[in-house]
Amino acid sequence: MDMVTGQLQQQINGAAALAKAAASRPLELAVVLPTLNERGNIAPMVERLEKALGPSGWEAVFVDDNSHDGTAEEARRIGQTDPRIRVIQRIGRRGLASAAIEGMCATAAPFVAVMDADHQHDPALLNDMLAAVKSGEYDLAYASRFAEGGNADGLSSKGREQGSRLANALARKLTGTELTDAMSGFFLLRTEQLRKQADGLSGIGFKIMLDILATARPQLKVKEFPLKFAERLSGESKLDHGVALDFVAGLAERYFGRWIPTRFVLFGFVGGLGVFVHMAVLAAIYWPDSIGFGWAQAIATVVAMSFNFWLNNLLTYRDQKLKGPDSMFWGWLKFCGACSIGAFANVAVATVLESEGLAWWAAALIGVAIASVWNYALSSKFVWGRFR
Ligand SMILES: Nc1nc2c(ncn2[C@@H]2O[C@H](COP(=O)(O)OP(=O)(O)O)[C@@H](O)[C@H]2O)c(=O)[nH]1
Ligand SMILES: [Mg+2]
Repeated sequence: MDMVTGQLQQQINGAAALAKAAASRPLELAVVLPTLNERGNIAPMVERLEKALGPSGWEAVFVDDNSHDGTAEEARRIGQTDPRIRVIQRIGRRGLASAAIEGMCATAAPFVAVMDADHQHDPALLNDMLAAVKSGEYDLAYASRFAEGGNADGLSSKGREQGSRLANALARKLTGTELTDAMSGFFLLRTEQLRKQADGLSGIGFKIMLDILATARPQLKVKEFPLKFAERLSGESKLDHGVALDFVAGLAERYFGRWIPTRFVLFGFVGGLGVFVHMAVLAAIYWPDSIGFGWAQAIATVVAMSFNFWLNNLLTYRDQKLKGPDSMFWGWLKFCGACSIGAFANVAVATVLESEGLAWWAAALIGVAIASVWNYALSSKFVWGRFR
């Protein structure tokens, strides 16, 4: 046998041994780990899971939103010799909540946990969490940064901590359950319970655990475990602000989402602010003697569009934010392009309606409404969405 086949044989034997070990205990727990650019964290995480959960009886499902750093490849590389490691690579989609739901629905294990892949959550807690739910005494176990004995030192800013506290207070009202850390992303429950509810979960913005707790009927019995929230091991945070905003957006999505998408509401809100910016700029630069109205209007338009692009990137599309000078520039250009077509349609439609005898203000409002739907549809696909 030459050396290459020898090595291959060895690898196959290794994999077979692992598969045998994995089959020795039936699959009990799936750990779902949503990932976005976490390549460096995958292998160490698998090691820690193995250390916490032993050689068999569990699997890890990495749900990767097509990270450009090769996170999915890295997980697949490990999965080739370790059948406990699975990967779902999602194309053209983003979002922590929906990634968690899909991962949880993709396992045959009777118990399922969700945790971050960046090592801020300690996998050593999984055994106790599993025992609590398995005993039947509790329906859901979760790890809290603010429980007695836990700490939130790994939280990256004071603002976030305050945001979390505000969210907790709101969540208490929503779920009727006393939670010290409603925004926790580390929890465990029966997979069957999750499947029963999956249809009614919103999958947007809302922290997924909270959504599960708020929509479960009857209410779930919750067991809290103190978590020492660590610093992330490598890579950077994707959700560095707006915990409270996420929460409010999630609420809006839950209660009004079926009639009007929350993103469209945010987009409209930003557009409204843009009108103010436009008028302010116009008032500041338009002096009849120095600069013509046409020029002043053009400058105000570009400033307002740029402002809208910036704020939408920060607010409306914060979960798929464009970063870096290159993608910011192209995003801005495409946004301006989309808005220009929208503005043209706006003026054309309003002019026709007005000449047909509609009141000027009604014609203008209809023009604006058409333009904003157009701008929203186009930019959500081409500036931030799947065709960016
Ligand atoms: N699949 C997927 N995972 C995400 C997304 N956003 C964040 N994550 C993952 O969710 C976990 C928590 O995100 P992180 O950025 O650390 O949030 P933070 O701990 O609140 O700062 C990490 O494992 C991320 O890789 C997303 O849009 N899709
Ligand atoms: Mg993190």
